[in-house]
Amino acid sequence: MMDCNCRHKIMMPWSVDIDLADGTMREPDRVLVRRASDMEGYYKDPAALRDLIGQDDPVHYEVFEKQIPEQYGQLLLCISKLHPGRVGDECFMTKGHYHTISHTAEVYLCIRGQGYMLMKTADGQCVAEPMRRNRMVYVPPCWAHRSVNTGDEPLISFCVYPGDAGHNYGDIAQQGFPKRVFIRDGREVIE
Ligand code: S6P
Ligand code: ZN
Repeated sequence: MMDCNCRHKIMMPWSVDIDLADGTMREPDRVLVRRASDMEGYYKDPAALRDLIGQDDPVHYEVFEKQIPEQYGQLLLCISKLHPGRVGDECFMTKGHYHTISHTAEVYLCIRGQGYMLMKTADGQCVAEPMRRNRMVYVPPCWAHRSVNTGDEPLISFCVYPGDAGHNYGDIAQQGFPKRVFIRDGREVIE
């Protein structure tokens, strides 16, 4: 290792295999798994969530990550795999978060499945961008973001965001999003 002309050590280049069909990263350094029991307080129907937890506490989503320093100048990347399912009639979703450094953006390239990226700002704007294979969603700075799976197969995205962005879950855990996504009579309902 040698110093570059900034405060960081020179990092060696590397590469990783990603299975686009399965939505998995070969040899991830970390796999974050969130089950139904990790999602208490997030869905509209808490009783339906308790039922799911009591059955087999299904996995809601997995995040496959490489170990990259969480520093300005680095890019963090992951595969986010959100499984299909419903809590009552509400579609499985991620917790959602702002970035701790709120003025940091993120790119989601959807590689499989279908759903929405729900995004909101602190001043009350809320947008649902469609996610489907080969579609990219740009999450601008200052927008909280949550992905929602409306389909019958995993919703898989490749995500890239600044190394120092951080995750602020508290605001969303308390306030949620102004919109939720349901399947009713076989149709998507966003309300
Ligand atoms: C990180 C990026 C994704 C999410 C992942 C899980 O900034 O947005 O990797 O972490 O989709 O969602 P959440 O809201 O539980 O972190
Ligand atoms: Zn993020």
